Amino acid sequence: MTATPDAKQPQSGGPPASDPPKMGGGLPIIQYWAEHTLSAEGPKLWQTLTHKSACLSCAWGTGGQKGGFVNELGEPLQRCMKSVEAISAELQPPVRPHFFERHSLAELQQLSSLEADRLGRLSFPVILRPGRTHYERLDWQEIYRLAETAFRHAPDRVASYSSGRSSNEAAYLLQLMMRSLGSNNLADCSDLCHAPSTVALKAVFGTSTSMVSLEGLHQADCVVLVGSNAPANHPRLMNELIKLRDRGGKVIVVNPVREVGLVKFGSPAFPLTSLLQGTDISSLFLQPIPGSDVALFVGIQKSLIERDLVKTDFLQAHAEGWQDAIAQAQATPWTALVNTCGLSQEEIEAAATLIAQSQRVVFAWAMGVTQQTNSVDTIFSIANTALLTGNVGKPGAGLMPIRGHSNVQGFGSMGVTAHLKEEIRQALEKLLGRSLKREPGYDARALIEAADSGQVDTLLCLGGNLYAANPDLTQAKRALGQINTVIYLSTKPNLGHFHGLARHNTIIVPVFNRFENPHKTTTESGNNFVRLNDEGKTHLKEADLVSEVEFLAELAHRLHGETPVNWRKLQDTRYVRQLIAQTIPGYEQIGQIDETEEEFTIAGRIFTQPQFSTRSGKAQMHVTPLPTLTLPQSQDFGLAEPVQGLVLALMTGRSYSQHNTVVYKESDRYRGIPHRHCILMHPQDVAQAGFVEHQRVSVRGDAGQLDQIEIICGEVRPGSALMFYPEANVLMKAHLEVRSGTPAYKRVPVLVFRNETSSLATH
Ligand SMILES: Nc1nc2c(c(=O)[nH]1)N[C@H]1C(S)=C(S)[C@@H](COP(=O)(O)OP(=O)(O)OC[C@H]3O[C@@H](n4cnc5c(=O)[nH]c(N)nc54)[C@H](O)[C@@H]3O)O[C@H]1N2
Ligand SMILES: Nc1nc2c(c(=O)[nH]1)N[C@H]1C(S)=C(S)[C@@H](COP(=O)(O)OP(=O)(O)OC[C@H]3O[C@@H](n4cnc5c(=O)[nH]c(N)nc54)[C@H](O)[C@@H]3O)O[C@H]1N2
Ligand code: SF4
Ligand SMILES: [Mo]
Repeated sequence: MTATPDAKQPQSGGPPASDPPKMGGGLPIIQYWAEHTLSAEGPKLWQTLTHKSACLSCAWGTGGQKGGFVNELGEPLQRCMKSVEAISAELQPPVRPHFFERHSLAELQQLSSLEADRLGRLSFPVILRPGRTHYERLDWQEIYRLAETAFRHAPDRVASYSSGRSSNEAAYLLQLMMRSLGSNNLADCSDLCHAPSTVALKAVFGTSTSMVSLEGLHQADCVVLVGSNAPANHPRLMNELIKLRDRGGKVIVVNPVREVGLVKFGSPAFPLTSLLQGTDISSLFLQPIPGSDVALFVGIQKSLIERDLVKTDFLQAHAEGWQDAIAQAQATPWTALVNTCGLSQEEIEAAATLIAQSQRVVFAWAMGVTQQTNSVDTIFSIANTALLTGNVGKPGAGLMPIRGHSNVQGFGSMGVTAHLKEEIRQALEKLLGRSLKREPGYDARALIEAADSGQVDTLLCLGGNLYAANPDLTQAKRALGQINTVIYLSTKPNLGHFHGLARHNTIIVPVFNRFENPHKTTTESGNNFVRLNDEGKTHLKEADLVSEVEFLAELAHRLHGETPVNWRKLQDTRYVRQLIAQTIPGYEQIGQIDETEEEFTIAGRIFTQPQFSTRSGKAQMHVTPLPTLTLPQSQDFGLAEPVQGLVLALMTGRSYSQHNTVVYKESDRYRGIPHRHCILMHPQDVAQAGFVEHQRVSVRGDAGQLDQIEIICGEVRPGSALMFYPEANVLMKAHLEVRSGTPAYKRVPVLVFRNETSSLATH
């Protein structure tokens, strides 16, 4: 197999990208660790790994007071290579002092995500003024003056967006400042991520986060893992799956892509033989049609009902609406279920059998479930399956959304949301001594739509990359361009800084990351565990950085003065924690954390009894309609001439070497993808369309087209394909799940076709 001339090869060890490995993890992990920890950055890297703070990368939440390598049960060796990857990016040298004078915006706009990240750490504030071609430095007085002026606009015309890497304290301050202004426009990355989980879990159980603790997971004897690529995005979860298989438990994987690490995984936390040979992960691997998971779960229910395996006593005692859910499963013919999800009745029944034979089943899911137009229904159907089998409200069982960013869940708890919980609103009203606006604000998509129609004057982005995270990059750019002032608080340059530009002023404020903050902070993991992060230092010499908390408290002070809270005093994060303890349900213990240093599990989140947080205490079951999954015809894509090609359901997500919009490496060795401009297709589809592997094609969606895309054959379900974001975000318009506002990034109808321009590079 030869690579095309311009196909970049993987940058470090292992077999060539076109020859994917037979298991996930394994020796390359050790190799990666060694490369980084023994390199020039090694000493600083070790220092950071052992710093008492939660890992930056994912919400599994490793690290904290007990030291950098420990999980919440005190088990050692819990830092994965993704943690090293994230830290290593933060330890880059600073962007050079005259960099922005020497490089125009036009040049910066040519950079890829990887190149933008490799510019180094942001270490001084800059501004792009109206009509200028270059970012230029500015001083702090001017920043605060511009920010204050920008926020003195009508409250419904100011907004914030946040990404889940900042602390609880920064998140709390952000929402308190915004709500005190009279604005509920607190868009957050979770709107693009797990919002459907929040909506669905709230409706069924009256809670909105995972109901399983790490301890609980240790007791499970079956995990159903739906739409998650945990080997890449939550690697320590793989340790739990290995342990579960070792104790005789079962893992059912549901994923249209046969992700190699979900088949077999080798972890350095286990004896050498496991590392080298890998452990079998999936007991059963199901590859449904993208967006069809609900049909699989209704099918599982149907099979359980037909075999009289439903726990009716449990339902009678602890659930409401179960009769309708059962009636729906009974009334839906097998043909409808099988045709919708593309799995055979035997496969569905096999999954039902494994679940019924297990005593304690955890149902876990990630973006393959949430980023669909029917995601809330799918989560309802997962909940129904768990309830029908009595797998909620007992240790070792329950529902577990696998959260994304390392503190994204903390942002939700702190009230950073367009839809504030009633009890938090009341507590904040008491604190502020005034009533707060009740109408929901803009979530991430509503913010883009409002900006696009000229209804937003000012936007503050606490981290993240609002531009590149959104569907339809053309619209995202245009929308941000209608906002007068955009202020980015960021650690590293990203595509948003060069494409997501305001109409007048775009300001980039460089901030400390979690392990550099001059004060203690806290974060919340996806397992509802609150971590305390120690003070730290930055490696950046002569850096002109600010902490997020200091910036927000200063801005709030300028806007609100000293009443009813002393905003400047809130630069002391201990004071912020006192306010959190007073106003955020379940967070009372944070009031003593400075004295006790005791990290804790948030009260009221983990259900070990079938007594739920709904009004009746019973779970509320919902009927879950099946979607009609059709794809457009090739002539529906607006091309003038008929083309040679085929229409596929495209899933867009992360490679093994990126963190969201930030690319760390061009290749994805686990999927055999040599560079970013590839589409992973099933060989049968490639042949049927008259294509060959490595051929260059065009990929067209309803918002845009990408040319010169290389075909890579892989184990993706026929009829579907996989590409990487953020590049793929030019392709699709935003099609949302209506109750949560989350875009369907995982089922994008695309036309893959031969194009004269694209075909020039064909071999
Ligand atoms: N290293 C690293 N870690 C990360 C991140 C990162 O970018 N890099 N991002 C963080 C964030 S914010 C998040 S939200 C999480 C994301 O973690 P994941 O949700 O694991 O990430 P995705 O790449 O979106 O992959 C989703 C998986 O869903 C599958 N899938 C797609 N469509 C469907 C479908 O219709 N049904 C089913 N059953 N499966 C489907 C895809 O094949 C893929 O394996 O990871 C977090 N952790
Ligand atoms: N097509 C497609 N699009 C998607 C997705 C998908 O699967 N497919 N996934 C969606 C999901 S799940 C998510 S969560 C979003 C991600 O969307 P975002 O959270 O908006 O994006 P990130 O790429 O995580 O943001 C990275 C930037 O955050 C900044 N940063 C990092 N650490 C810190 C910090 O400590 N403080 C501050 N202030 N800044 C920091 C850095 O400047 C970095 O460049 O993308 C969404 N978009
Ligand atoms: S699993 Fe997640 S939180 Fe744990 S070390 Fe890896 S990236 Fe960090
Ligand atoms: Mo996410």
